[in-house]
Amino acid sequence: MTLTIALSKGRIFEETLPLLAAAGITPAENPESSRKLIIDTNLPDVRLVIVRASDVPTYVQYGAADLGIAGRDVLIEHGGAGLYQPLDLNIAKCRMMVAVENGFDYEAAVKQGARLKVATKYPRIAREHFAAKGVHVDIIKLYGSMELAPLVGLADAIVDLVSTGGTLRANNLVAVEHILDISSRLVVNQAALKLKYATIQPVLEAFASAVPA
Ligand code: PRT
Ligand code: MG
Repeated sequence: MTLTIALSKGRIFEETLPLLAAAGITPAENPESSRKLIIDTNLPDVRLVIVRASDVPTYVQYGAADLGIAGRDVLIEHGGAGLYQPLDLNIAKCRMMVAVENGFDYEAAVKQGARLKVATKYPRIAREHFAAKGVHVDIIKLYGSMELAPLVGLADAIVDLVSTGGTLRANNLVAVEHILDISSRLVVNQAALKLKYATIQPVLEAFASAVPA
C-alpha cells in the first residue's frame, strides 16, 4: 500500500532526514534544488509531498497524505481536526514569544488596560495568550516579516517564533514574554492509521526510536 508523507522544505525537511533514515527511507531528490512537489524515495511504495509548512495538517486531515510533520505552532492554529498526533519529534525547536520595540514599556501598556495592537501570523495562539492574561488586544494578521510591524507603527507588539534571537536583535526588538515551547510533531490521518496500520506502525516505531534527545 502506498504511503504518502507530507513535509515542508527547509528546517523541517533537513531535521526529518535522520528520522526517515531510521525508517529506511531515503528521498530520491532534494526538494531544495528540485522543483518537483512529489519526491520518490528508495522504497517503491513510499513518496514525499512537499507543501507549505502551514498546509501540512490540511493535507493529512483530508487524507491527501497519510503522515506529515508540522510545528506545534501550525497544529494549534490548524486546530488538529482529523489528526492523530502520536509523537513529539523534538525537531525544529523554538519558542513562541511576545516581542516589542526596544524602549517600549510593555508592562505599563498592559497595566493601563488600553487595547494592545498585536501583529502575528498566529492569531489563535495570540488571542488565547492575551485572553488568559485579561489583556484586551486587536490582532493584526500578517503572513510574514512580523518584526517590521512595531518599527513602522502597525502594532505595539508581535507574537512570533524565536530561535537564536538574531532576527529580534537585528530589528531592535526585545522578547518580553514566553508563550510556548515549540517543536515539530508527527501527524497521522486517523482513517489511514486504521487502513494502513501494517505500513504505518513500523514507520512510527522507527521515528520514535530516532527522536533526538
Ligand atoms: O517560510 P514559510 O512561510 O513557507 O512557512 P514557515 O515559516 O511556517 O516555514 P518554516 O520552514 O520557516 O518553519 C517551519 C516550522 O519550523 C515552524 O512552523 C516552526 O514550528 C519551526 N521553527 C523553528 C521556526 C523557527 N524555528 C524560526 N526561527 N519557524 C520560523 N522561525 C522564524 C521566525 O518566525 C523568525 O522570523 O525565524 C525567525 C527567527 O529566528 P531567529 O533564529 O533569528 O530567532
Ligand atoms: Mg519561514
